[in-house]
Amino acid sequence: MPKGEKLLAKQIYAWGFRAIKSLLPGLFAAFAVSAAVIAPAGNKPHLLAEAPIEPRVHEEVISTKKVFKLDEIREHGPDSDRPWIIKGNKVYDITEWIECHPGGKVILRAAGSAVEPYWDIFSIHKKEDVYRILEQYLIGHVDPSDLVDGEVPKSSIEDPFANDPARDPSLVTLTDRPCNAESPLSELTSFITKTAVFYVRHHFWVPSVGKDSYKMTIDIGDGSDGKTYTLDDLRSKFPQHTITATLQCSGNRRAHMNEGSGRDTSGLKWGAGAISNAEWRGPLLRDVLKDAGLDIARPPEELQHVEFFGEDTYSTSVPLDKVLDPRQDVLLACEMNREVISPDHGYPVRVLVPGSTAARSVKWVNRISILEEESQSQWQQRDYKGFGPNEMRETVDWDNAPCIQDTPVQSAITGIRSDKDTDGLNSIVLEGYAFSGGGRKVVRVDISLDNGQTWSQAKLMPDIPKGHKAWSWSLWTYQCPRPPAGSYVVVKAVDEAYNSQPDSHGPIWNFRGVLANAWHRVRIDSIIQNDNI
Ligand code: HEM
Ligand SMILES: Nc1nc2c(c(=O)[nH]1)N[C@H]1C(S)=C(S)[C@@H](COP(=O)(O)O)O[C@H]1N2
Ligand SMILES: [Mo]
Repeated sequence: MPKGEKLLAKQIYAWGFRAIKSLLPGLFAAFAVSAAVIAPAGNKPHLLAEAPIEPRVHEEVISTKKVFKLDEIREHGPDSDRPWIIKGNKVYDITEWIECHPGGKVILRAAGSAVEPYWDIFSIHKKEDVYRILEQYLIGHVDPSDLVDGEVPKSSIEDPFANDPARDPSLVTLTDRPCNAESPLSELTSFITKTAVFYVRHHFWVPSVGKDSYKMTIDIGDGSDGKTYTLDDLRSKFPQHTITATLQCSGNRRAHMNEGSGRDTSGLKWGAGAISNAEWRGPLLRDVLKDAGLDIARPPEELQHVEFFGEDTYSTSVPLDKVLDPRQDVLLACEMNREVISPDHGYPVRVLVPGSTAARSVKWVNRISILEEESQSQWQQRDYKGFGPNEMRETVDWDNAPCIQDTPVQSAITGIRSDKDTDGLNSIVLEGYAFSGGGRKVVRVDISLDNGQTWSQAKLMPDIPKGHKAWSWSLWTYQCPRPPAGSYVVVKAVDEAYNSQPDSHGPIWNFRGVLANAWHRVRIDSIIQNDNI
């Protein structure tokens, strides 16, 4: 089988595998079939934010007068060449959008029928820019004689979020289903973030995985079925390692990029709270791979990547070298902050790839494959890639853009408190974090009280993180006389490679809004509160 086809077959297998295992048989039965459909390559992706609102050219306006029977629409289901969906009484051909869909191929569940029941569940869609995208694919209307009260009769759909856990009310929720929630900034002034307020970033629901039924399969790319491990195996058969590591979403500070550049991006508008730091414990992944039969001293040359599959259908990969180096501390984490991992953070096992963007630390991981090529998933090939400020979704060369692994240096202000200095004069204390990817230590944090004209250095807090490299953020504080109301305080950090942050977001704007790491500027108001950041 040619390499490409083999990869595709593996991908299809993986999707089907998870579909069968799922606890949502109704939803997934349809999805297992849809998994076999891979959108044809070479389709022109469409713009997200820049999509026109009104129908465009004359011929297309005419074509939207077409009327379709529900039976015909049903034939454009998950396994057809041209999947269609219905919204209201309108019919859309979504073929060209599938490849671009930020939620991946799960979209095919709605093919051949109405999208509304899914959007009631995946509330992230109920906004203008999503409606605008859909309008681009309008091809006609449902035959009125097939409608009941002007609508398609809806079949009931189980709620895949029914299993989501209750969450700490202080989390700053951006979307509820799937849950995307920032840590409150006031909590990010502790070196270890409490589990309950550790930021949550889900693409889907929280899968329910029992600790007794949990199984992890490792397939080392030799065509065998792979070796399977229970949770107990992972905990008792291998030495357990502890690291402290920061996870940061690629979208952290996207809202600052939007505001700073005056240009919108697609994706959740995270502030500075899509980052947290915790202690993680579990076996080194390399030890488990060795046990599964991989020659870790001399791995076959063609094997270059390790792909992780989550129970929720999410998957992504990292380079094999990263995993095999014992000093890179890549873990199968079974504990977070000295307790079993919480459901939101990957119970019972998550991969922890320290120093890489958090998207690679796959939660609820149940299958690991060693591959010749990167993961072909949405989250490897589409999301989590950076582009130039002139490049647009519809024209970029997705395949040649590298996906984000290590992340650049970052810092943010998380608190501004009023204080008294030693002479009893009015002063303020600034607090914040600084972090760099790849285990590069933060060596300096620079503060300006006059929007970048003059600078001095913050005090780095003396924490002792565990692990071979600087996987944890450095917290810092800075005390100074209170600047006049209306002035801007600014932070930027420098890492051990002497990388620093850009001064503004305009030149690093990218349409996905990833890696927003320009200087963080905060206006001092007359009333100083933590929540004015
Ligand atoms: C043609 C119809 C659809 C369109 C135009 C569409 C469009 C989008 C867009 C623009 C986003 C990104 C939102 C953002 O990050 O701000 C998104 C995310 C998502 N969509 Fe859809 N969608 C469609 C159908 C569906 C269906 C039917 C499902 C589920 C069965 C689905 C599941 C998801 C999921 C899980 C995400 C979340 C990804 C994330 O958190 O990053 N979508 N969709
Ligand atoms: N299985 C699975 N793993 C996942 C995700 C997901 O949606 N599903 N999200 C990824 C992303 S984009 C981020 S930022 C981190 C968030 O981890 P947290 O929720 O523990 O903070 O998990 C990563 N791993
Ligand atoms: Mo993320």
